Amino acid sequence: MRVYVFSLLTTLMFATPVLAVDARIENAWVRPTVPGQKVAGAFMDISAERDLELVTVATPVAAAVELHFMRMDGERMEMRELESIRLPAGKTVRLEPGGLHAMLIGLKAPLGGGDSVPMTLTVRDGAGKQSTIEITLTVAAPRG
Ligand SMILES: [Cu+2]
Repeated sequence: MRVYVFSLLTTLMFATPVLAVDARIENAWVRPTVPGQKVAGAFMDISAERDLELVTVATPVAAAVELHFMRMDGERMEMRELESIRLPAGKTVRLEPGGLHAMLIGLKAPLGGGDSVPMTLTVRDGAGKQSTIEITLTVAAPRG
């Protein structure tokens, strides 16, 4: 048991550098939902140190996650699904209400304020090599 705990800790310590993929995630949050609501937007700031592309997002709390882009076209809200989101080196890409976001689809339970949502981001570099980033989002109402 002791050996197991030690090896788990070692794994965690080596796994911690999200820096392995040269991307930092900040301000990660998900909107709270009301009972019966099956979708929710997830938002965060992603800063990549080298050119990466966000290709997949997954969370155990939803059946699927899609990458979406939203904008207002006059009075009409337009939302479309993206295959990936480019993360240019040295820039902060904001996933925020009214713009880019990750859409949780098929929520298994309502998300209440203060809940934590684990999420796995898969990024790909220019050579096609993929890495994953594990993050935790807080369920919170939009700020401001
Ligand atoms: Cu959406």
